[in-house]
Amino acid sequence: MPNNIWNIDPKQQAVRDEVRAFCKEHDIVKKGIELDRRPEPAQFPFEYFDVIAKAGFPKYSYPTEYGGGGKSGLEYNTMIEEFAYHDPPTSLLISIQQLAGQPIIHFGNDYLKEQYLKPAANGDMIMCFMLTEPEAGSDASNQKTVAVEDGDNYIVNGEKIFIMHGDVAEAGVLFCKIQEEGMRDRVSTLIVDLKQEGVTQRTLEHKMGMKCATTGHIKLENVKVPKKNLLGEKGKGFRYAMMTLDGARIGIAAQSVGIAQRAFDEAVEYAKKRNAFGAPIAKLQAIQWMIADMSCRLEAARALTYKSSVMWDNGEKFGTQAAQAKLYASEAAGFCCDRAIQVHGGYGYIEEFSVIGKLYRDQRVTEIYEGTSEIQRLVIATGLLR
Ligand code: COS
Repeated sequence: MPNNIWNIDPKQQAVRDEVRAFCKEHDIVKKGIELDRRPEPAQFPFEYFDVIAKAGFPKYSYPTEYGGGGKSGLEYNTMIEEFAYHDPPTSLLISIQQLAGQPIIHFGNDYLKEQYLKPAANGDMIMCFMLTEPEAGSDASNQKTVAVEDGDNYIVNGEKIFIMHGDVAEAGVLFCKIQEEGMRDRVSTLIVDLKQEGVTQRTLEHKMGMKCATTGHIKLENVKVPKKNLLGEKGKGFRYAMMTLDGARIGIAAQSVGIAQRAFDEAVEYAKKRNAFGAPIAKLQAIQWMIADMSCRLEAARALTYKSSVMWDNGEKFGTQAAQAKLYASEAAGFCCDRAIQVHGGYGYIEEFSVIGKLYRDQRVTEIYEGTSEIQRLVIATGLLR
């Protein structure tokens, strides 16, 4: 990452310095490529995650009273941007612990915070966010997973798919419908222990990119969840999911900014050193236009990302701005990766020669997960036309 990245707040530079030192010490760029090239079946990198967790990154913005780093949203998102620059899947390994932790931070009681947030903060418990189902992706309120009351427990049946870290997580924030009067149509949230009878976890194979942050399929068959594991109020689960995603979308925007910056830097460096027609290709207007277009989208994406982070930190309503940042930054990252490959020609397409192909594969999902680009447009329009 170049040293002249624009900061909206002086605190961001300390975050950048911290992440850069960590990435240098642990050779994260090389490690990321190694993990990407491991043969299938995909496996969660427990030892690697432990190193990152012990350094405090997954709990960066968890509250200090639960062992967290107490950092602001802007600092958290700057950290994600910097990691994504070095290796996008590493930023994802970190952000999933944030995604699963946020609903407990905001809506959980002391018991749930003690039981789940504290171990998740230390990296001793891997957690996941269990919203998506085979028939409920974009249409997230169409949950088929059901919970039925049984004494002090709920008995849960259902299926979840595309769950980041769902293949290995020890506990999950589960969205489902409690089968009782007045609640059948409303989503509720339970914290479920996944290492128990009735739970089947499977790693999804042959993912296009973001490989080391594994993705799971989870089946729940007559799984017991104590009633005390209800998060917040019954029937408010969809609201909790949406509010969590509002924040998480800024994280994907930040990840996309890191990817876009990396693609841009690689393209500039290559254009300066590659000669064609008797001079570096950076002298060619065709290349210059690509560099100019990339830089504009990169900087606009960064500005939207920091704006929504600051609004979040200031306690303002930020859902529309988070969706704007996520939509624009993920598509800007796609544009930058595409143009970076074009600048590199064959040396970009073949991963023996450059990191651009991996970057391109890692980037693609930023336009899909935590709400597709189409859903972001819907959220933005709904917010603006309300
Ligand atoms: N914050 C708080 N509450 C929200 C909210 C938000 N950002 N968005 C919606 N809600 C509330 C609404 O106020 C409404 O509340 P009431 O039932 O009390 O009236 C409820 O949630 C339903 O809202 P709405 O009618 O807008 O929901 P829809 O079913 O039409 O769905 C979309 C809205 C499509 C925007 C939503 O389903 C969505 O974001 N889907 C994508 C999900 C996603 O990102 N999945 C990625 C995988 S998760 S890692």
